[in-house]
Amino acid sequence: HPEQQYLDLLHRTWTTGDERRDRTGVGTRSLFGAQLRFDLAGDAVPLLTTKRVAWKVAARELLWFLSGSTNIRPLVEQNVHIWTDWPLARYNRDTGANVDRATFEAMILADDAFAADYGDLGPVYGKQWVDWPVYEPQPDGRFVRAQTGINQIALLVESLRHNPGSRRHIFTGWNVAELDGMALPPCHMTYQYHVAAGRLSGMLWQRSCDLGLGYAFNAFSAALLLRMLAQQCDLEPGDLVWSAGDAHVYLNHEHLVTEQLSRVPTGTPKLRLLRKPATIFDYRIDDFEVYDYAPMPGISAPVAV
Ligand code: UFP
Repeated sequence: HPEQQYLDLLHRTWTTGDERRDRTGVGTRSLFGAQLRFDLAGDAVPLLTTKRVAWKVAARELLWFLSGSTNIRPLVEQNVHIWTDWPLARYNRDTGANVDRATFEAMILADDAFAADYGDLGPVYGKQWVDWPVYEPQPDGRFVRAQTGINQIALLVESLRHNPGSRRHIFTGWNVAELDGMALPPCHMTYQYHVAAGRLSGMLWQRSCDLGLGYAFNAFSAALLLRMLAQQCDLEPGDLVWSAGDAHVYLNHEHLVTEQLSRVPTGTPKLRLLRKPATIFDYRIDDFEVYDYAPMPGISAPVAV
């Protein structure tokens, strides 16, 4: 079963990974350099069956990246809470308040000005993917930020369509000059694509991966994006190659590892695109259908912030 690759990596990381202190203070066991490969032919998708994964949350997040938004408000409107912790922490720190997540999200929804001020995450994924800043030289020698930046995703679709043999089908969120302003520097940072025999393959390089929580989302999201790109470029889906720099398991996820490794993958989940929108930017959540998905129960575990 293709999922066995992930379970083996989880096992190997937990049993042989180097135990180290990490930024969050929780501690991890970590391996450096990991790679998994999934054939996406026949609607196959790397969605874990050994625990239920809220794939629609990942899909909504992906659409939010493609919209170029870096504000949590459109996510909160859709009941997606995965980005709220960072602006919430900043709000409580900057104002001395001590509100909980639900209260903060209600404030984000109720007040446009508040959302604009406190809901922004800085120039994270969406900004870099579709509006990477460019600077234009002025007559006096200064550089001024241009009104619109580079849309890496639009350029990628163009290059896949018109120059499929290229070895430069790449986009990245890792804008070195802007890392300081981001709530979180990109984890799934660089994507590369490859066209051969009418099939589109893709590779994700993730610098840092929380195998217990982040992986399930990151792998599904990369597969979904590959499917959308393939559809837009009239290509068949090929392989998704997922790779990580620092692949780790948090020390407080032992129950998750034990439980998940006791389970056996069941069935082969599939992903179908129900409509072909005019462009890569026009997909909606209702365009995606996961079928043949009968996972085992979810396993909750604390997120290290
Ligand atoms: N993380 C993921 N995937 C993501 C994401 C975060 O696994 O898409 F945004 C995890 C990796 C790491 C933490 O455990 O979040 C980020 O911390 P750091 O920036 O120190 O690597």
